[in-house]
Amino acid sequence: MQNLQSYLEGAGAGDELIGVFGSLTESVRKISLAVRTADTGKIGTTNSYGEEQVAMDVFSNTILIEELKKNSQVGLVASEELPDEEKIGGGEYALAFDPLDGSSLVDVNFSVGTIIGIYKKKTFIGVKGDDQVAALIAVYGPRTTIFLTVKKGVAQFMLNLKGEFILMKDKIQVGEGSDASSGASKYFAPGNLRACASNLAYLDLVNYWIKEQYTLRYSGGMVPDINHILLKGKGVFAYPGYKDEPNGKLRLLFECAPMSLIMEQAGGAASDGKIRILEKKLENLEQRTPIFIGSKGEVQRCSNALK
Ligand code: AHM
Ligand code: MG
Repeated sequence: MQNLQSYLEGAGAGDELIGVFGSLTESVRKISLAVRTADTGKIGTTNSYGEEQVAMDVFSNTILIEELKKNSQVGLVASEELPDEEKIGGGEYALAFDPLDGSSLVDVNFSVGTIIGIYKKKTFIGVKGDDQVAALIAVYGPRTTIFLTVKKGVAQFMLNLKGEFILMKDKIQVGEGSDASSGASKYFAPGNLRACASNLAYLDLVNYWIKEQYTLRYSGGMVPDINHILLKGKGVFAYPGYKDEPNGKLRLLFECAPMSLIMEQAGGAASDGKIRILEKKLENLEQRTPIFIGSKGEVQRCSNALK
């Protein structure tokens, strides 16, 4: 069985980037343990977006930053749980992350995840998702798994009982489904259904999926929902804007850009309804964006429907 190190060497990642992945997988091991065992309570603080933080949001953030501080290749970090980007060393790598996406789902024992975009930049302001050199997402479910890309396709690894990441699936592909004419072969994950109250085009799109007998696969966690699309090889996740929040909820830097790099590297697509997510320039760290991500044809259907 192939391990992470030999996969990365085979994919042509240099020693420095392999070292960065080493710090990230060490963090994932520790976060995975924390998710299984730590307190799930709220701690009475809010992040810079006014959202209540749970102990594990803060704990996961601290784990990542402490691990990355030990790595001389890393210079800059930005996190959904920090008010600003922070210089933590002299290295050329810059990492942006959502340490524990879906943290409000831990107490009910749903799957959650970590999302990380890897750049070589001195600041995140002005970057585009296309500037990422690599990305990683971790899924904490019954198993702990990661997807990663060094822009040579996408591979999935599983954390085994010895603490090693073992290759489960290489060359992950997201296509249109084996039977494009049959709704039954298709999956949909319609985020933010509340938007249907003001965004009637979204209501129409959701009705289309229902009438065409798509299969609903929505957990309330972006990471497991997109994990489903990556592993089943088809489907779509949507999180549109609505009247009060035209850009929806999800952040470009911390959530949408790394997810979109992984999805495109798997042959799928990701759009805000007008342009590729990866082409969007970051004006500020908290920037949000609508997102439609998954099979190319389904993402195009969303763009057409929500014009
Ligand atoms: P978080 O970063 O505060 O955890 O929020 C992100 C999560 C995504 O995982 C998920 O797709 C979305 O929020 C669901 O939001 P909601 O249920 O509020 O529509
Ligand atoms: Mg999040």
